[in-house]
Amino acid sequence: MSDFVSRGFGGRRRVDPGLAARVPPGQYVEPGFPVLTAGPTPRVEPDAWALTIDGMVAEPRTWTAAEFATLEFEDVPCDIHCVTKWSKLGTTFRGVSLDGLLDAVEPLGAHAMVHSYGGYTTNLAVEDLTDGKAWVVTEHEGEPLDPEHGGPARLLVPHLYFWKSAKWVSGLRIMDHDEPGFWEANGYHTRGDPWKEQRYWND
Ligand SMILES: Nc1nc2c(c(=O)[nH]1)N[C@H]1C(S)=C(S)[C@@H](COP(=O)(O)O)O[C@H]1N2
Ligand SMILES: [Mo]
Repeated sequence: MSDFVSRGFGGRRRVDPGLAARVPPGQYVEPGFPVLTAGPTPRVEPDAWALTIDGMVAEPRTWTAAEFATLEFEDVPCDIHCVTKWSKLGTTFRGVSLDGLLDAVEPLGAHAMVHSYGGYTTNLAVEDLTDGKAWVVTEHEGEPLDPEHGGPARLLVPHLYFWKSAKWVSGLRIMDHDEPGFWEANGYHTRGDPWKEQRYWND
């Protein structure tokens, strides 16, 4: 993939057509894994990490790190797309599907606010978190997630711009209405579909 270059100003590009079809409009391929955090990296002790899903649910729940570790993990090969225009293709995370976690609490509302250690928030429709589209991941390329990339655990929602994939995730609050999270309140789109270029609120 090292000579797969899509950045540039037109002209001749060595873009594998199969891979090019995976790059949403306005994005370029980034072989590395940039770190994008608004503010300092919160240090979350892996053993002290916990995930809570509450709000409008039949049964609010908290999974301690030890409880979470007993859940069913799966590999998640995916492409990720940052609104600042880099896309990383063919990368693999490992974690727990949101489907089982949400089943356990029974959401009664169609919206969620995701919360992170450190105060970051982002809003998602429950529909964008179900049917095998979202995970809480703890590994990347077979290694524990780096603290800079959200370790010990982050949300992963690869079909939406990467700002929706909250690092150091601490929980989800289910709601009956949509509310803007951190970037959404600062002008970003409420949903953020990279294939529709939903970057800013009016896109
Ligand atoms: N808690 C938290 N999660 C976050 C962010 C953040 O600032 N804080 N930045 C978001 C943005 S804009 C992007 S592009 C990705 C970057 O993830 P990375 O640093 O692992 O590349 O994390 C998202 N999740
Ligand atoms: Mo981003």
